[in-house]
Amino acid sequence: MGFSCGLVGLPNVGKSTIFNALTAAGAKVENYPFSTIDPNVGVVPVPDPRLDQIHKFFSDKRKVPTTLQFVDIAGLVKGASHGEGLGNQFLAEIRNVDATLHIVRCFEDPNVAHVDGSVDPKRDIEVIETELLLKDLEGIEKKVRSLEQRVRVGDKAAKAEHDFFARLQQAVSQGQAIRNLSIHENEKPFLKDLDPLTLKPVLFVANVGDQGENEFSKIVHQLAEQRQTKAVTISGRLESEVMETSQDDEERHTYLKEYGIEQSGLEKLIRAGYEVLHLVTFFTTDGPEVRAWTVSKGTHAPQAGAKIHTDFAERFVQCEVARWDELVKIGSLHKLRDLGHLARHGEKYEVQDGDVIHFVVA
Ligand SMILES: Nc1nc2c(ncn2[C@@H]2O[C@H](COP(=O)(O)OP(=O)(O)O)[C@@H](O)[C@H]2O)c(=O)[nH]1
Ligand SMILES: [Mg+2]
Repeated sequence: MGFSCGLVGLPNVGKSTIFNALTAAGAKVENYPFSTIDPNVGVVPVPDPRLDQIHKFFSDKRKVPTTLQFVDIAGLVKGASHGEGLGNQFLAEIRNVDATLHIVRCFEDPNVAHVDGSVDPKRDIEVIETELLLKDLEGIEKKVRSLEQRVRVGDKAAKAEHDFFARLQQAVSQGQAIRNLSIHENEKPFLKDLDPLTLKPVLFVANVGDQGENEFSKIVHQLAEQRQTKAVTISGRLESEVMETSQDDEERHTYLKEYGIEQSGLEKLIRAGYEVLHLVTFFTTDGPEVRAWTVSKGTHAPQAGAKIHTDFAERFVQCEVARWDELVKIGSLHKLRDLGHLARHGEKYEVQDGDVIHFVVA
């Protein structure tokens, strides 16, 4: 499965509208706070000119772009961490995504109710952040209690973990997201079964009306910067309408240009998303396909292989790696191998953006 991004935000901020714009999937859009009962999942191809260039040498093979999966997550409201609204369902859905797109309402429209009565990006962002922090805190407190117990009965192994979670508890209760804390390599395994929500990378999306950037969206960009991430501005409704009425990509761009929009929301998101979410793309040319894949930066070769075939991680022997631009220069992996230009790596190899990888499995 591809990398998945969950759209989160208060009701009526335009999550489903933007989801539509992104996936053109036609999810149900209604002016009603709890309308998104089922998660809508949409898969979109990620355009990549490097894949096009590689494919030129393998024109008998199918070209398969990498994909991003978007999940339109059920409305999050104040109190969701305690099960208010669709709180529990929301939490189950957000656990499964790799990253969050935090949609913020930046358009004024008397016909579209706002849960808190007015447009206020800072307040809205803080409501969502607080719910996620509270949920994480609940899990952390449980951990601290059980670790305290173990430390008390003399379990020496529990000491480091206890101290780690005590430190986390302090930071999270002061409103700090876990993704922004410095966590030592040795401590990372402690977080594995907790799988905290505020550890997931976040990218903000300012949903502006048809006019484009405004005073509210500027605030969203500032708040994103303060949080060491980015924001993109999308005219949600306009783009979803364009998606529905245009036949192809070219027509889409022509329409958007008429409104002064040079890059579609999807293009902006992909560009900012790969950077902020620390994603890398690698390529494979084995079998009947030339294909692009998305993994997080720092992913080791066997886990990258597991994207292709689940048992590749267990059967991993080694991998042969070329840079995409070298492959395009020379034309085949065989030639690169003969020239001694293919690097061989073991299971500790971290996949780099632009790698062309041949997995050798047992
Ligand atoms: N005026 C205006 N209305 C919008 C915009 N984006 C979404 N809406 C409207 O806001 C309402 C709620 O949008 P929806 O996408 O269902 O919000 P969700 O609850 O966050 O999924 C719908 O009536 C949309 O048509 C926008 O950019 N401008
Ligand atoms: Mg919705």
